[in-house]
Amino acid sequence: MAQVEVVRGDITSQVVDAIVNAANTSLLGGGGVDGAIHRAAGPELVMACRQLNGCATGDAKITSGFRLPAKHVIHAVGPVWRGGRHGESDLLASCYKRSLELATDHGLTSIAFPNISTGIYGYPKAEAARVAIRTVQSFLQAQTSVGQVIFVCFDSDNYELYTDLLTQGLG
Ligand code: AR6
Repeated sequence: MAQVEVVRGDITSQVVDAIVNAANTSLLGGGGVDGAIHRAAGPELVMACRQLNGCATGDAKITSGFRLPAKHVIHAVGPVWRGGRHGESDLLASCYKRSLELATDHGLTSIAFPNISTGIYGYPKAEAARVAIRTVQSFLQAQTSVGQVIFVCFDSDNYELYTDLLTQGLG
């Protein structure tokens, strides 16, 4: 079984095969973690993203990491929270699953996730953490090259939620 870890910090400094971006459907950059990743990766990243023709909510696409220490960026598009009855949890789960599928397709061994949708997109943090952990743990039951998953929490709320849930062994 792969290792699942929680760290508090900035995802742009993670030395892994891929960091996941909480992007929007244009894939052309934005605020939050998306802005931080584009600043750290350099202008080559938006040039590569322009070739991808956007990305649907719940899906993900991969580029190189350019000037980042991470080799690749997987751009996942989380749902905007609209009260919870608009398929938000399935779409959020799909972001984590599609990112892990892409990592597996590319033979990657380590991947770091931010807390997708829990910033500008307003997804309640506790519910998002459960979806993220459950989806990752279920994916890791299958055959995959991925041996290390890191949840990178930027804020203390998310860090505490993930630490508690993983200590209890569940999402
Ligand atoms: N490293 C790790 N996590 C971070 C960082 C960082 N450097 N900066 C922020 N976070 P958000 P969303 C955390 O708003 O809710 C963009 O404009 C943050 O604390 O970045 O999915 C996109 O272009 C929060 O827990 O993404 C989209 O338009 C988490 O990252 C929109 O925001 C996600 O917050 C996506 O919104």
